[in-house]
Amino acid sequence: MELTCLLVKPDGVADAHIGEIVAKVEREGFTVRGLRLLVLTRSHAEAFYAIHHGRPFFEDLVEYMTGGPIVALALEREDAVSHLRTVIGATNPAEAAEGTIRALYGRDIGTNTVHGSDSVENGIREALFFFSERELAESGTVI
Ligand code: IDP
Ligand code: MG
Repeated sequence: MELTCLLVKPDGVADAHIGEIVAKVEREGFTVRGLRLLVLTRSHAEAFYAIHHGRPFFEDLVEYMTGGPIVALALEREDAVSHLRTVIGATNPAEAAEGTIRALYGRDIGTNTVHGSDSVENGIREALFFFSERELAESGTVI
């Protein structure tokens, strides 16, 4: 079993897609081990996206991610990280495969509805960004 982190970004919450997105990942065989609605502070958003610090879109990304509530999920499945990336689709919704979350709901390359961890290591790191080890253990997660 593998852990990954899915975020429903502010546009996904504002456009009322939380339920559709959770239903889709459950249909894809993911088990929800953590689920929380929250508003990211600027410093949390900067820390979460630290790898993109210095990129031209960094400031817009932080503004966008702090602009309204998000939903954070810790998801467990075999091959969770790569399977979630397939379900999410390409970063740019215009290039995302048909039926993927970003193709269905994304507005543009910046406002693309969801985040999914990009490596096994980051899946654990990002799940622990939003949920404590105790919460994950109590929900049945094996880290
Ligand atoms: P990913 O979310 O598909 O892993 P990353 O390259 O890790 O894509 O970028 C993180 C986020 O930064 C994207 O989901 C998107 O919201 C934003 N982003 C990435 N590239 C661009 C860009 O070229 N213009 C505007 N925003 C971007
Ligand atoms: Mg990424």
